Amino acid sequence: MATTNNLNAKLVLLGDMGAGKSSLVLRFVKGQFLEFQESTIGAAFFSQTLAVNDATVKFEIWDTAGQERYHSLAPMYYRGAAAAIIVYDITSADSFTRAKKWVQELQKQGNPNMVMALAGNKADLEEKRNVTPEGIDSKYLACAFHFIVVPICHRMHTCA
Ligand SMILES: Nc1nc2c(ncn2[C@@H]2O[C@H](COP(=O)(O)OP(=O)(O)O)[C@@H](O)[C@H]2O)c(=O)[nH]1
Ligand SMILES: [Mg+2]
Repeated sequence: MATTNNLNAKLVLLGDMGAGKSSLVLRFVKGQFLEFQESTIGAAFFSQTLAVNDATVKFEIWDTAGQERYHSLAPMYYRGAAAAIIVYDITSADSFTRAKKWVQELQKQGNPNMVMALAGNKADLEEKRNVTPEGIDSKYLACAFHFIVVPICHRMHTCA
């Protein structure tokens, strides 16, 4: 018989300002998209619950601000996180450079069991694409939240 598992997973979004972190969260939590999304100040908290097979995962989501002046606050949000989504804008090479720096920082200082997803956002602006990293196809990362939920469940079960 299937057992019910309720898991809580801290999830953090990191990436350049304007990459679309808040928009991804808003879509995931409320199913909305705003053409003029306001800039995040510091960080914003959201939660959303997903059912996956026999488990329910409650995401506690920290949507961080991308500005450099908030960088020193970031460890507060990624420390203890089960997962991180690092977002870049496919039309901005700078945002991709920034995303790679986040990946390096998390590899050095983040939780070693953390599941990381790199999300190339603004896939609708393909004609303005400026980032063509080898081996990364943003089409597969468009649903980043669903994409990472299975490894989180797996890690939480095996690490419990
Ligand atoms: N065309 C397009 N614009 C987007 C997309 N995601 C976000 N935006 C826009 O990009 C701007 C910055 O988004 P925001 O979520 O505030 O970025 P954040 O600073 O990373 O949180 C806003 O004007 C959004 O409407 C997307 O997938 N496509
Ligand atoms: Mg934001």
